[in-house]
Amino acid sequence: MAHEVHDVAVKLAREAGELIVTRRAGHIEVASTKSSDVDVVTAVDKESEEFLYTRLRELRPGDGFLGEEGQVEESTTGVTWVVDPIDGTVNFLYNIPHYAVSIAAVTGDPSPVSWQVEAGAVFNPATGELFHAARGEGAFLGERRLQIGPPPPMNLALLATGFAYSTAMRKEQVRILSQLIGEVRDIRRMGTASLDFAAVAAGRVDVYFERTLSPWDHAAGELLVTEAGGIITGIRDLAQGREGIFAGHPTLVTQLKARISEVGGDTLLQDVPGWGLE
Ligand code: LIP
Repeated sequence: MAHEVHDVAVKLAREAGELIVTRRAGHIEVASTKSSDVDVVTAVDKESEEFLYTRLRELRPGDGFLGEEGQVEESTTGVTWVVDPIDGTVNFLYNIPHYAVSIAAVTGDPSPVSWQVEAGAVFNPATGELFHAARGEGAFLGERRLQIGPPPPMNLALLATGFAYSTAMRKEQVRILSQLIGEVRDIRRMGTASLDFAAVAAGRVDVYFERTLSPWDHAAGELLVTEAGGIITGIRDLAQGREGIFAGHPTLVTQLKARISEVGGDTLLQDVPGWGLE
């Protein structure tokens, strides 16, 4: 089954990617905002999600759907598609060529604490790079198989991260980062979670950590990392999810998780005033 849904994920990631890069050639503006003034949605986000929802109804009738822009459908087949129609929306809005369509097929309850990711595709239509994986069949960039290599020492590790849309949470994240930045090679904040996971799988960064992500930000990326030999975990003894997610070689993830805990970077979100809202 993993191979079948993998082929659908790859096909539709490409189709939606072509749609959004075509729209990007024109004028793009903010259609609305969500959790804060900087959490933006464009008309293309909505168009891409509607396109993917329609195509999945055609190709996979009865499957569920969980989309960033609000399209939700319960599964009658046991498979649910977890979709970010444009991940890296701010990059897309500013025409920074680092955004992606992220599509994952999961079985079980479509929640990060319980789902099993069967297949995932992350496509950056601005560069043409397609990252994809089927469970148990490896992770790929195009036709090239990806395999995470031996970890560098933490002080030579390139750390990818990102920031929430809430001012309060950003300040908290920067406070933690200010204590880590002297202990790693450097950091990269590239603005697209699914491509950050892909970067881990492809060895373009050594380790990735972010908080407040939504399920569609990491569903496909999780599988890219684990199928490339890495691990995915959450903060404390929690599963990966909104509270936090780590991705990378087991040694580096373990070291980073311990260090972030030491500097107080795993405070539960409920204890960070204003974490989710302006
Ligand atoms: C984005 C993530 C990114 C994160 C941003 C935002 P969106 O998703 O991909 O890693 O730092 O705050 O959540 O909103 O562009 O789909």
